[in-house]
Amino acid sequence: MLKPEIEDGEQTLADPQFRADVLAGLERRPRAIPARWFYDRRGSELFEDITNLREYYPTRTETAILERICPEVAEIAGRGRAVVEFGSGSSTKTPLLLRCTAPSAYVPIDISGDFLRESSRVLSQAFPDLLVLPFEADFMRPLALPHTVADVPKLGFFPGSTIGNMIPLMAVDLLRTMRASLGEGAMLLVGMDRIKDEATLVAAYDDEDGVTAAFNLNLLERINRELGGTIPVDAFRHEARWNDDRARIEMHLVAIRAVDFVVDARPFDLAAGESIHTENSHKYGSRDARILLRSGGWTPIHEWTDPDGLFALYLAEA
Ligand code: AVJ
Repeated sequence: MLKPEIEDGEQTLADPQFRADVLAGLERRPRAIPARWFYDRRGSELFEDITNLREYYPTRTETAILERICPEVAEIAGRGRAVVEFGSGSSTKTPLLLRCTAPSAYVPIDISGDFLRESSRVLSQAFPDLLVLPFEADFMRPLALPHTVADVPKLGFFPGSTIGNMIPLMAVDLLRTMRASLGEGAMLLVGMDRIKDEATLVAAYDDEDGVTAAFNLNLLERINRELGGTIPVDAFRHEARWNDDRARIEMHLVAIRAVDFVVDARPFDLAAGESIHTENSHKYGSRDARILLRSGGWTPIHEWTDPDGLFALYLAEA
């Protein structure tokens, strides 16, 4: 997930959507900023570090499952489909899937064009015979895939439990949109993190080394850097909470003391203990996941998990 366009410390022209989301997010109660803004260059590097943490089981668990089940996926889905990945560039998982499914084409979809072109170039080198068709788009909206793959059945790929970032309402919308985009006869391979004991979940989002804390706090640094903010970052602490009612891990930035600052020349103040909600990571039991898929118009046909039942991959058909 490395986004190469923003150098550390470099004054960049802020994304107008970033500005709008941050200002609106700081004004609303409870305060909340969408998780997608974590991923500037530094944030993407920190996320890479997170995926290698002892406490952060999802990445290695999903990769191991994928490695084991890939021949079975190929068997069920059949060869020659076009693989369409939503949010390109899961560095190790994509080649795994491509190696065993022998697709007719690979269509990575990402909102960041630079990132998309770079990861497509790297992939083309590893798979010189594969037709790679990078597609710059917001996959939350319905999209018309390249004509080249119009008549080929699709295999959608949505790994990493990214769907967990969305509240169920948005997740269902996205699943339906994917179904429409992928068309007749499509299949979808999607990764979802499972509900498990609270200690394991919280540790995965609040590691001993403070990497996740740095990842969360980097959002404030990014706001200061790109939006002319004066947020005293050291007045905030990282918090990961399990919200059992909503079956999700929430990340918050909690003010340690009363703070005031400006962002984009607008004043804000937070009381001691007040938080900015920065991420949701929803967890799904087996039945929960299957209901979610069906609500989104997909019929689950196979489910795979690791020996400890930490993470699951679902294959579904339209
Ligand atoms: C990339 C959304 C799957 O929710 O586990 C990791 C992001 N945030 N640690 C997740 C994340 C904090 C991650 N996803």
